Amino acid sequence: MSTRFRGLRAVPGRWAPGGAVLLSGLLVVLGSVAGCGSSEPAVPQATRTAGAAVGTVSAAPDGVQEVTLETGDDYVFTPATFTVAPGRVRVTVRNLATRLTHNFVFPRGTGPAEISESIPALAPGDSDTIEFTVTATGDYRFECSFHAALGQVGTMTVSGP
Ligand SMILES: [Cu+2]
Repeated sequence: MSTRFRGLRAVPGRWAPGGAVLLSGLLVVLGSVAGCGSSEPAVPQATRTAGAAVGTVSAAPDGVQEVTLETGDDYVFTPATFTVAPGRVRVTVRNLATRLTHNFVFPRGTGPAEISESIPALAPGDSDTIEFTVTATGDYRFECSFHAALGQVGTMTVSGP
């Protein structure tokens, strides 16, 4: 068992003595964690090719800056970095996975300003869009909070005139 599952072990009642009980308890625990299968790659690795226009920041007809990110059965956002200007931003995240549930959040206290808009959960095959306004320039970390420890993080840079 690799150490990346260490955090899952704090489930009450699953760790009774005895190898067989231990093993079945572990399988139950792993199976019950949203989005976590049992054969994830140890190292974040994209398992898909980004679709057309993915990752390109463009101005929508209403003037809002738009960008689409993709994720899948891995721990990667494609792209993991993008740059916008101060103003209104619309981010769409597509989850192309068949197994993994992801989310998209700007963690509190990590950027030049708070961005409270988030996508709390994105089931396999779903996509969702959030819109927010940025004024402070700088780097804003974003992540899938389920898999941030496995490297599913990225940076939105706000670069001003
Ligand atoms: Cu994730």
